[in-house]
Amino acid sequence: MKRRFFCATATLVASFGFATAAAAQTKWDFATAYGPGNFHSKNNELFVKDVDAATGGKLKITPHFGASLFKMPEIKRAVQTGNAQMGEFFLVSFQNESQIFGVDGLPFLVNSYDDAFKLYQAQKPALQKLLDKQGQVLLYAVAWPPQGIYTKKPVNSVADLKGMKWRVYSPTTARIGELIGAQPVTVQEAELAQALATGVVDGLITSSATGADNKLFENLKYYYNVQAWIPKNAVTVSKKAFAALGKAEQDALLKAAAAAEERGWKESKEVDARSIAALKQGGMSIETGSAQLKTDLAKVGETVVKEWTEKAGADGKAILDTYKAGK
Ligand code: PCA
Repeated sequence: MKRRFFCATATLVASFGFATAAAAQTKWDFATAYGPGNFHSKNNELFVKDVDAATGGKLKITPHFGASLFKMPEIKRAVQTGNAQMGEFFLVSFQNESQIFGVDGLPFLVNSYDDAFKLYQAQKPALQKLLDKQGQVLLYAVAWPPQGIYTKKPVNSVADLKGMKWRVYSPTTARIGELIGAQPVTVQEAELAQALATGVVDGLITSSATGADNKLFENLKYYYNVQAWIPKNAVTVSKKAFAALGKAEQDALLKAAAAAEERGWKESKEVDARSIAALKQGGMSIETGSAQLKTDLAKVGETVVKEWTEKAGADGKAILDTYKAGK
């Protein structure tokens, strides 16, 4: 009897001690979709380390790279429902939910990182509002390098893209696929190399970074660096998880987020140059694109922007007006 009492007390003390330690430390899961070598992933990793250091280990965030926790299209919802406290997702993929998500996927609206950043500033208030309604706080958004066209065969005009099995990642890239007479096939970045190797797709528009990350030169031979748009990944936190933090941890998180945003945009530019060199090294032909191709693409772009503007209504117009006024 005496012995049993002793055991129960020991268990009680042990579990009490454990509960205290658990209360002192908050643990979050951070769902991401890109491999550990990707520059967004590395930036996220530095963010996590910054938060750890600034909170003295009180807020422990575990990043899950390469769509290992949730697939990219599921990540936003996972944060929304609290299945992951944090997540990173590709904004333009969610354009069907709201046109606001798709403004940085519009062709030839911006032609530099500076302009892309200005467009982000114009988009941000609406984006924050939208995410807030979806139970999330926007922490940071980082641009991918400009988007160019990868093909197997040389392309001199849009007519040469006809019939291509065209990998798409957003409503806009699917619409472009239709307009150029290609067959749009949705493939997530995590499955891109496989889709190319098995012939599910044989052309796409994406960044130099994604080309280099996935060694696209193993299946494709040409990269047309037409810089069609500069889309972004967003990193968000569940509003509930954020509200449950103490003020010091909230401040540390926001400070690390601001640093990650600045570092990410800077790194994106450098990654573009490095990735183009890696593509060349892999045997890919890097092209600027013929005048005809550019004219054809500009026409496709005009249609897409017009359709977006009609769908996006007053909110969309306000973003474009703010952006243009700030240029
Ligand atoms: N790479 C990602 C998103 C944009 C980019 O450059 C992809 O192709 O899915």
